[in-house]
Amino acid sequence: MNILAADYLITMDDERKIIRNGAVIFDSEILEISFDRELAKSKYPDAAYEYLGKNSVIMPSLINAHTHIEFSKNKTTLHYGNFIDWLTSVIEKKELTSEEELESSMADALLQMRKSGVGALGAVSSFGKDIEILSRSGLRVTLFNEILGTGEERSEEIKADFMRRFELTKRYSNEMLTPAVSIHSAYACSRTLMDFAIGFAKENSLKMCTHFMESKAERFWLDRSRGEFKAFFKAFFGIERSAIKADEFLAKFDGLDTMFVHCTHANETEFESIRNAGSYIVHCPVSNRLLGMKLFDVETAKNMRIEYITATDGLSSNFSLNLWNELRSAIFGYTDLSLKVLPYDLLKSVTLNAANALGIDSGKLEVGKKADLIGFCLPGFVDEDEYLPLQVILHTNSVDKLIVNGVSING
Ligand code: MCF
Ligand code: FE
Repeated sequence: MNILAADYLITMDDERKIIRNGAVIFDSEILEISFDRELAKSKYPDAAYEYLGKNSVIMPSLINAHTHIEFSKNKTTLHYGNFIDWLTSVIEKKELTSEEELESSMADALLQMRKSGVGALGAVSSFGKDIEILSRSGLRVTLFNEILGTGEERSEEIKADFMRRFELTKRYSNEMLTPAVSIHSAYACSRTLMDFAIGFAKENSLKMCTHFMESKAERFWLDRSRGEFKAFFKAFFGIERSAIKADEFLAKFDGLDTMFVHCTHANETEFESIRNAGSYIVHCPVSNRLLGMKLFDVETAKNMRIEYITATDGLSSNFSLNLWNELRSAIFGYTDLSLKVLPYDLLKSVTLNAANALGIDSGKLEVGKKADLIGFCLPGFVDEDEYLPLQVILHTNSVDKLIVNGVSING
Protein backbone atom coordinates (compact mmCIF):
# COMPACT_ATOMS: atom_id res chain seq x y z
CA MET A 1 0.00 0.00 0.00
CA ASN A 2 1.24 3.51 -0.89
CA ILE A 3 0.32 6.98 0.27
CA LEU A 4 1.09 9.94 -1.94
CA ALA A 5 0.40 13.33 -0.39
CA ALA A 6 0.34 16.84 -1.79
CA ASP A 7 -0.85 20.38 -1.11
CA TYR A 8 -3.49 20.16 -3.83
CA LEU A 9 -5.44 17.19 -5.17
CA ILE A 10 -7.32 17.85 -8.40
CA THR A 11 -9.88 15.05 -8.27
CA MET A 12 -11.64 15.57 -11.64
CA ASP A 13 -14.73 14.22 -9.88
CA ASP A 14 -18.29 15.28 -10.67
CA GLU A 15 -18.15 18.15 -8.15
CA ARG A 16 -14.84 19.39 -9.57
CA LYS A 17 -13.47 19.04 -6.05
CA ILE A 18 -10.02 20.30 -5.13
CA ILE A 19 -8.64 18.96 -1.86
CA ARG A 20 -5.95 20.85 0.06
CA ASN A 21 -3.36 18.91 2.08
CA GLY A 22 -4.83 15.58 1.06
CA ALA A 23 -3.45 12.20 0.09
CA VAL A 24 -4.18 9.31 -2.26
CA ILE A 25 -3.92 5.81 -0.82
CA PHE A 26 -3.44 3.14 -3.46
CA ASP A 27 -2.07 -0.14 -4.66
CA SER A 28 -2.85 -0.82 -8.32
CA GLU A 29 -6.19 0.87 -7.65
CA ILE A 30 -7.12 3.91 -5.62
CA LEU A 31 -8.14 2.65 -2.17
CA GLU A 32 -8.94 5.90 -0.41
CA ILE A 33 -8.82 9.66 -0.89
CA SER A 34 -7.85 11.37 2.32
CA PHE A 35 -8.70 14.97 3.20
CA ASP A 36 -5.93 15.06 5.80
CA ARG A 37 -2.49 13.76 4.89
CA GLU A 38 -1.25 13.55 8.50
CA LEU A 39 -4.27 11.46 9.41
CA ALA A 40 -3.65 9.18 6.41
CA LYS A 41 -0.06 8.65 7.57
CA SER A 42 -1.09 7.67 11.10
CA LYS A 43 -4.00 5.54 9.89
CA TYR A 44 -1.71 3.36 7.72
CA PRO A 45 1.68 3.33 9.49
CA ASP A 46 2.97 0.42 7.37
CA ALA A 47 2.26 2.05 4.02
CA ALA A 48 5.01 3.73 1.99
CA TYR A 49 4.33 7.43 2.59
CA GLU A 50 5.57 10.27 0.38
CA TYR A 51 4.71 13.95 0.58
CA LEU A 52 5.61 15.71 -2.67
CA GLY A 53 6.55 19.02 -1.04
CA LYS A 54 5.55 22.66 -1.01
CA ASN A 55 2.93 23.67 -3.62
CA SER A 56 2.68 20.11 -4.87
CA VAL A 57 -0.23 18.80 -6.92
CA ILE A 58 -1.58 15.29 -7.50
CA MET A 59 -4.04 14.58 -10.27
CA PRO A 60 -4.88 11.69 -12.62
CA SER A 61 -2.09 11.07 -15.14
CA LEU A 62 -2.56 12.59 -18.58
CA ILE A 63 -3.90 10.66 -21.56
CA ASN A 64 -2.81 11.58 -25.07
CA ALA A 65 -5.67 9.95 -26.96
CA HIS A 66 -4.48 10.70 -30.49
CA THR A 67 -0.93 10.58 -31.72
CA HIS A 68 1.20 9.00 -34.47
CA ILE A 69 4.49 7.74 -33.00
CA GLU A 70 5.78 6.57 -36.39
CA PHE A 71 5.58 10.15 -37.61
CA SER A 72 8.13 11.45 -35.10
CA LYS A 73 10.77 12.32 -37.69
CA ASN A 74 10.90 14.98 -40.47
CA LYS A 75 10.23 17.56 -37.81
CA THR A 76 11.40 20.58 -39.77
CA THR A 77 10.76 19.67 -43.39
CA LEU A 78 6.98 19.43 -43.67
CA HIS A 79 4.85 22.20 -45.15
CA TYR A 80 2.28 23.91 -42.97
CA GLY A 81 -0.57 26.33 -43.54
CA ASN A 82 -2.48 24.36 -46.14
CA PHE A 83 -3.68 20.78 -45.71
CA ILE A 84 -2.94 19.62 -49.26
CA ASP A 85 0.57 21.11 -49.13
CA TRP A 86 1.16 19.25 -45.86
CA LEU A 87 -0.18 15.97 -47.21
CA THR A 88 1.96 16.27 -50.34
CA SER A 89 5.04 16.98 -48.22
CA VAL A 90 4.31 13.95 -45.99
CA ILE A 91 4.01 11.68 -49.03
CA GLU A 92 7.22 13.06 -50.55
CA LYS A 93 9.35 12.85 -47.38
CA LYS A 94 8.19 9.33 -46.42
CA GLU A 95 11.27 7.47 -47.59
CA LEU A 96 13.85 9.88 -46.21
CA THR A 97 14.57 8.29 -42.84
CA SER A 98 16.62 5.27 -41.89
CA GLU A 99 15.36 2.56 -39.52
CA GLU A 100 17.74 3.80 -36.79
CA GLU A 101 16.47 7.35 -37.10
CA LEU A 102 12.88 6.12 -36.92
CA GLU A 103 13.67 4.02 -33.84
CA SER A 104 15.40 6.87 -31.99
CA SER A 105 12.71 9.40 -32.97
CA MET A 106 10.04 7.07 -31.54
CA ALA A 107 12.05 6.52 -28.34
CA ASP A 108 12.44 10.31 -27.91
CA ALA A 109 8.74 10.83 -28.53
CA LEU A 110 7.78 8.32 -25.84
CA LEU A 111 10.28 9.75 -23.39
CA GLN A 112 8.88 13.24 -23.92
CA MET A 113 5.40 11.98 -23.22
CA ARG A 114 6.44 10.12 -20.08
CA LYS A 115 8.33 13.14 -18.74
CA SER A 116 5.30 15.35 -19.22
CA GLY A 117 3.08 12.94 -17.27
CA VAL A 118 1.31 10.95 -19.95
CA GLY A 119 0.32 7.58 -18.51
CA ALA A 120 -1.78 6.35 -21.44
CA LEU A 121 -2.00 7.04 -25.13
CA GLY A 122 -3.97 6.29 -28.26
CA ALA A 123 -1.44 5.63 -31.01
CA VAL A 124 -2.36 5.39 -34.68
CA SER A 125 -0.03 2.80 -36.17
CA SER A 126 0.33 3.14 -39.95
CA PHE A 127 3.13 0.67 -40.64
CA GLY A 128 3.37 -1.52 -37.53
CA LYS A 129 6.88 -0.28 -36.79
CA ASP A 130 5.85 1.22 -33.46
CA ILE A 131 4.20 -1.87 -31.93
CA GLU A 132 7.25 -3.28 -30.22
CA ILE A 133 8.51 0.00 -28.75
CA LEU A 134 5.01 0.90 -27.55
CA SER A 135 4.69 -2.49 -25.88
CA ARG A 136 7.72 -1.79 -23.71
CA SER A 137 6.95 1.88 -23.03
CA GLY A 138 5.48 1.18 -19.58
CA LEU A 139 2.42 3.19 -20.64
CA ARG A 140 -1.12 2.08 -21.30
CA VAL A 141 -1.49 1.92 -25.06
CA THR A 142 -4.52 1.66 -27.31
CA LEU A 143 -2.94 0.80 -30.63
CA PHE A 144 -5.11 1.82 -33.58
CA ASN A 145 -4.01 -0.19 -36.62
CA GLU A 146 -4.63 2.11 -39.55
CA ILE A 147 -6.28 1.19 -42.83
CA LEU A 148 -5.82 3.51 -45.77
CA GLY A 149 -6.12 3.33 -49.57
CA THR A 150 -8.42 4.74 -52.22
CA GLY A 151 -7.98 2.37 -55.16
CA GLU A 152 -10.26 -0.70 -55.21
CA GLU A 153 -7.63 -2.71 -57.12
CA ARG A 154 -5.22 -2.87 -54.13
CA SER A 155 -7.91 -3.73 -51.56
CA GLU A 156 -6.85 -7.35 -51.01
CA GLU A 157 -3.19 -6.41 -50.55
CA ILE A 158 -4.10 -3.61 -48.10
CA LYS A 159 -6.42 -5.88 -46.12
CA ALA A 160 -3.67 -8.50 -45.87
CA ASP A 161 -1.16 -5.91 -44.65
CA PHE A 162 -3.69 -4.68 -42.09
CA MET A 163 -4.27 -8.24 -40.87
CA ARG A 164 -0.51 -8.83 -40.58
CA ARG A 165 -0.13 -5.71 -38.42
CA PHE A 166 -3.21 -6.55 -36.40
CA GLU A 167 -1.99 -10.09 -35.66
CA LEU A 168 1.39 -8.68 -34.62
CA THR A 169 -0.35 -6.22 -32.30
CA LYS A 170 -2.36 -9.07 -30.81
CA ARG A 171 0.84 -10.89 -30.00
CA TYR A 172 1.97 -7.94 -27.89
CA SER A 173 -1.41 -7.25 -26.33
CA ASN A 174 -1.92 -7.59 -22.59
CA GLU A 175 -3.45 -5.55 -19.76
CA MET A 176 -1.40 -2.54 -20.90
CA LEU A 177 -1.75 -2.78 -24.69
CA THR A 178 -5.09 -3.01 -26.47
CA PRO A 179 -5.42 -3.50 -30.24
CA ALA A 180 -7.89 -1.23 -32.05
CA VAL A 181 -8.70 -0.04 -35.58
CA SER A 182 -8.33 3.26 -37.42
CA ILE A 183 -9.94 4.12 -40.74
CA HIS A 184 -7.71 6.96 -41.83
CA SER A 185 -10.51 9.22 -43.12
CA ALA A 186 -13.51 9.43 -45.41
CA TYR A 187 -11.32 10.78 -48.22
CA ALA A 188 -8.38 8.37 -48.01
CA CYS A 189 -10.27 5.07 -47.83
CA SER A 190 -12.27 3.17 -50.41
CA ARG A 191 -15.73 1.90 -49.46
CA THR A 192 -14.40 -1.65 -49.59
CA LEU A 193 -11.73 -0.90 -47.00
CA MET A 194 -14.11 1.10 -44.82
CA ASP A 195 -16.67 -1.70 -44.75
CA PHE A 196 -13.98 -4.29 -44.12
CA ALA A 197 -12.51 -2.32 -41.17
CA ILE A 198 -15.91 -1.54 -39.70
CA GLY A 199 -17.03 -5.17 -39.95
CA PHE A 200 -13.75 -6.30 -38.39
CA ALA A 201 -14.03 -3.82 -35.50
CA LYS A 202 -17.63 -4.86 -34.82
CA GLU A 203 -16.90 -8.57 -34.93
CA ASN A 204 -14.00 -8.20 -32.53
CA SER A 205 -15.49 -5.44 -30.34
CA LEU A 206 -12.59 -3.10 -31.04
CA LYS A 207 -12.35 0.62 -30.51
CA MET A 208 -12.19 2.73 -33.62
CA CYS A 209 -10.79 6.11 -34.57
CA THR A 210 -10.89 8.18 -37.74
CA HIS A 211 -9.81 11.65 -38.88
CA PHE A 212 -12.92 13.65 -39.71
CA MET A 213 -13.49 17.12 -41.21
CA GLU A 214 -9.99 18.37 -40.65
CA SER A 215 -9.79 20.94 -43.44
CA LYS A 216 -11.83 23.12 -45.74
CA ALA A 217 -10.55 20.94 -48.58
CA GLU A 218 -12.12 17.86 -46.92
CA ARG A 219 -15.41 19.72 -46.40
CA PHE A 220 -15.60 20.68 -50.10
CA TRP A 221 -14.51 17.26 -51.33
CA LEU A 222 -17.00 15.26 -49.24
CA ASP A 223 -19.86 17.71 -49.84
CA ARG A 224 -19.37 18.44 -53.53
CA SER A 225 -16.31 16.57 -54.89
CA ARG A 226 -14.79 20.01 -55.39
CA GLY A 227 -12.10 22.21 -53.90
CA GLU A 228 -8.39 21.59 -53.42
CA PHE A 229 -8.70 17.80 -53.10
CA LYS A 230 -9.99 17.62 -56.68
CA ALA A 231 -6.67 18.36 -58.37
CA PHE A 232 -4.79 16.36 -55.71
CA PHE A 233 -6.82 13.18 -56.20
CA LYS A 234 -6.73 13.49 -59.96
CA ALA A 235 -2.96 13.95 -60.04
CA PHE A 236 -2.03 11.27 -57.48
CA PHE A 237 -4.76 8.65 -57.86
CA GLY A 238 -6.78 9.48 -61.00
CA ILE A 239 -9.92 9.88 -58.86
CA GLU A 240 -12.67 12.33 -59.90
CA ARG A 241 -15.25 12.05 -57.13
CA SER A 242 -15.39 11.54 -53.38
CA ALA A 243 -16.28 7.93 -52.51
CA ILE A 244 -18.73 8.98 -49.83
CA LYS A 245 -20.62 11.91 -48.28
CA ALA A 246 -20.10 12.90 -44.64
CA ASP A 247 -23.48 11.70 -43.32
CA GLU A 248 -23.12 8.27 -44.88
CA PHE A 249 -19.58 8.01 -43.55
CA LEU A 250 -20.70 8.86 -40.01
CA ALA A 251 -23.60 6.40 -40.20
CA LYS A 252 -21.17 3.56 -40.94
CA PHE A 253 -19.79 3.88 -37.39
CA ASP A 254 -23.15 3.28 -35.69
CA GLY A 255 -22.74 0.70 -32.97
CA LEU A 256 -19.00 1.28 -32.65
CA ASP A 257 -17.04 3.14 -30.00
CA THR A 258 -15.38 5.76 -32.21
CA MET A 259 -13.16 8.78 -31.71
CA PHE A 260 -13.68 11.31 -34.51
CA VAL A 261 -10.46 13.27 -34.66
CA HIS A 262 -10.31 17.01 -35.47
CA CYS A 263 -13.91 17.93 -36.55
CA THR A 264 -12.74 21.54 -37.04
CA HIS A 265 -14.86 21.82 -40.18
CA ALA A 266 -17.77 19.67 -38.99
CA ASN A 267 -21.23 21.24 -38.79
CA GLU A 268 -23.77 21.10 -35.97
CA THR A 269 -25.71 18.24 -37.57
CA GLU A 270 -22.50 16.20 -37.60
CA PHE A 271 -21.71 17.15 -34.00
CA GLU A 272 -25.20 16.03 -33.07
CA SER A 273 -24.91 12.73 -34.88
CA ILE A 274 -21.53 11.99 -33.21
CA ARG A 275 -22.94 12.89 -29.79
CA ASN A 276 -26.13 10.88 -30.28
CA ALA A 277 -24.11 7.82 -31.29
CA GLY A 278 -22.23 8.09 -27.96
CA SER A 279 -18.97 8.61 -29.87
CA TYR A 280 -16.17 11.04 -28.99
CA ILE A 281 -14.55 14.09 -30.56
CA VAL A 282 -10.81 14.67 -30.27
CA HIS A 283 -9.30 18.00 -31.24
CA CYS A 284 -5.61 18.82 -31.60
CA PRO A 285 -5.27 22.62 -31.42
CA VAL A 286 -1.64 22.88 -32.59
CA SER A 287 -2.13 20.47 -35.48
CA ASN A 288 -5.41 22.18 -36.35
CA ARG A 289 -3.63 25.55 -36.50
CA LEU A 290 -0.82 24.19 -38.66
CA LEU A 291 -2.82 22.03 -41.08
CA GLY A 292 -6.50 22.93 -40.99
CA MET A 293 -6.02 26.62 -40.17
CA LYS A 294 -9.04 26.55 -37.89
CA LEU A 295 -9.68 25.51 -34.31
CA PHE A 296 -12.42 23.14 -33.18
CA ASP A 297 -15.51 25.02 -31.98
CA VAL A 298 -15.24 24.25 -28.28
CA GLU A 299 -17.99 26.68 -27.33
CA THR A 300 -20.64 25.14 -29.60
CA ALA A 301 -19.53 21.68 -28.51
CA LYS A 302 -19.93 22.68 -24.89
CA ASN A 303 -23.37 24.15 -25.49
CA MET A 304 -24.30 20.88 -27.17
CA ARG A 305 -23.03 18.95 -24.13
CA ILE A 306 -20.24 17.29 -26.05
CA GLU A 307 -17.34 16.26 -23.81
CA TYR A 308 -14.39 16.78 -26.14
CA ILE A 309 -10.86 15.38 -25.80
CA THR A 310 -7.63 17.29 -26.41
CA ALA A 311 -4.60 15.51 -27.90
CA THR A 312 -1.32 16.37 -29.62
CA ASP A 313 -1.60 14.44 -32.90
CA GLY A 314 1.85 13.36 -34.16
CA LEU A 315 5.11 15.26 -34.49
CA SER A 316 4.41 15.65 -38.20
CA SER A 317 1.86 18.29 -37.21
CA ASN A 318 3.17 19.52 -33.89
CA PHE A 319 6.39 20.82 -32.35
CA SER A 320 5.93 18.76 -29.21
CA LEU A 321 4.18 15.74 -27.75
CA ASN A 322 4.09 17.43 -24.36
CA LEU A 323 0.37 17.71 -23.55
CA TRP A 324 1.00 20.76 -21.34
CA ASN A 325 2.16 22.65 -24.44
CA GLU A 326 -1.06 21.57 -26.14
CA LEU A 327 -3.17 22.81 -23.25
CA ARG A 328 -1.30 26.12 -23.18
CA SER A 329 -1.87 26.49 -26.93
CA ALA A 330 -5.58 25.97 -26.31
CA ILE A 331 -5.59 28.60 -23.53
CA PHE A 332 -4.03 31.12 -25.92
CA GLY A 333 -6.04 30.03 -28.95
CA TYR A 334 -9.51 30.19 -27.43
CA THR A 335 -9.31 33.85 -26.45
CA ASP A 336 -13.08 34.23 -25.94
CA LEU A 337 -13.44 31.51 -23.33
CA SER A 338 -13.34 32.08 -19.57
CA LEU A 339 -10.07 31.44 -17.76
CA LYS A 340 -12.11 30.14 -14.83
CA VAL A 341 -13.86 27.48 -16.94
CA LEU A 342 -11.71 26.56 -19.97
CA PRO A 343 -8.62 25.37 -17.99
CA TYR A 344 -10.64 22.89 -15.94
CA ASP A 345 -12.43 21.66 -19.07
CA LEU A 346 -9.05 21.18 -20.75
CA LEU A 347 -7.70 19.18 -17.81
CA LYS A 348 -10.81 17.03 -17.96
CA SER A 349 -10.34 16.60 -21.71
CA VAL A 350 -6.93 14.96 -21.18
CA THR A 351 -7.93 12.86 -18.15
CA LEU A 352 -11.51 11.72 -17.57
CA ASN A 353 -12.87 12.33 -21.08
CA ALA A 354 -9.90 10.65 -22.71
CA ALA A 355 -10.14 7.72 -20.26
CA ASN A 356 -13.81 7.26 -21.15
CA ALA A 357 -13.05 7.36 -24.87
CA LEU A 358 -10.29 4.76 -24.59
CA GLY A 359 -12.27 2.66 -22.12
CA ILE A 360 -9.70 2.97 -19.33
CA ASP A 361 -11.04 2.98 -15.79
CA SER A 362 -8.98 6.00 -14.73
CA GLY A 363 -9.00 9.77 -15.19
CA LYS A 364 -10.45 10.57 -11.76
CA LEU A 365 -9.17 10.46 -8.20
CA GLU A 366 -11.87 8.17 -6.90
CA VAL A 367 -11.92 4.92 -4.94
CA GLY A 368 -11.80 1.91 -7.28
CA LYS A 369 -10.24 3.78 -10.22
CA LYS A 370 -6.87 2.61 -11.53
CA ALA A 371 -3.95 4.27 -9.76
CA ASP A 372 -2.70 6.24 -12.77
CA LEU A 373 -1.45 9.43 -11.15
CA ILE A 374 0.93 12.32 -11.59
CA GLY A 375 2.60 14.56 -9.04
CA PHE A 376 4.43 17.84 -9.64
CA CYS A 377 5.10 21.19 -7.95
CA LEU A 378 3.89 24.68 -8.80
CA PRO A 379 6.33 27.57 -8.44
CA GLY A 380 4.18 29.20 -5.74
CA PHE A 381 1.01 29.21 -3.65
CA VAL A 382 -2.44 29.43 -5.31
CA ASP A 383 -4.92 31.18 -3.05
CA GLU A 384 -8.17 30.49 -4.89
CA ASP A 385 -9.17 27.01 -6.04
CA GLU A 386 -10.87 28.27 -9.18
CA TYR A 387 -7.54 29.51 -10.56
CA LEU A 388 -5.64 26.30 -9.80
CA PRO A 389 -6.32 24.60 -13.19
CA LEU A 390 -5.09 27.69 -15.06
CA GLN A 391 -1.92 27.96 -12.93
CA VAL A 392 -1.27 24.25 -13.38
CA ILE A 393 -1.51 24.58 -17.17
CA LEU A 394 0.60 27.74 -17.29
CA HIS A 395 3.44 26.41 -15.14
CA THR A 396 3.76 22.67 -15.74
CA ASN A 397 6.18 21.16 -18.23
CA SER A 398 7.24 17.94 -16.57
CA VAL A 399 6.18 15.86 -13.62
CA ASP A 400 8.11 14.54 -10.62
CA LYS A 401 5.97 11.41 -10.34
CA LEU A 402 4.28 9.31 -12.98
CA ILE A 403 2.43 6.33 -11.55
CA VAL A 404 0.78 3.80 -13.85
CA ASN A 405 -1.21 0.93 -12.38
CA GLY A 406 0.15 1.86 -8.97
CA VAL A 407 3.77 1.62 -10.05
CA SER A 408 6.07 4.62 -10.25
CA ILE A 409 7.70 4.63 -13.67
CA ASN A 410 9.96 7.64 -13.34
CA GLY A 411 11.78 7.27 -10.05
O1 MCF B 1 -3.78 13.86 -37.93
C1 MCF B 1 -2.74 14.29 -38.77
C2 MCF B 1 -3.33 14.99 -39.94
N1 MCF B 1 -4.33 14.22 -40.63
C3 MCF B 1 -4.11 13.01 -41.21
N2 MCF B 1 -3.13 12.17 -41.03
C4 MCF B 1 -2.09 12.22 -40.20
C5 MCF B 1 -1.85 13.16 -39.18
N3 MCF B 1 -0.67 12.93 -38.64
C6 MCF B 1 -0.15 11.88 -39.25
N4 MCF B 1 -0.99 11.42 -40.19
C7 MCF B 1 -0.68 10.26 -41.03
C8 MCF B 1 -1.82 9.33 -41.30
O2 MCF B 1 -2.00 8.41 -40.25
O3 MCF B 1 -0.26 10.73 -42.27
C9 MCF B 1 -0.56 9.80 -43.28
C10 MCF B 1 -1.42 8.71 -42.62
O4 MCF B 1 -0.70 7.54 -42.45
C11 MCF B 1 -1.25 10.61 -44.28
S1 MCF B 1 -1.56 9.85 -45.79
C12 MCF B 1 -3.24 10.19 -46.10
FE1 FE C 1 -3.87 12.32 -36.64
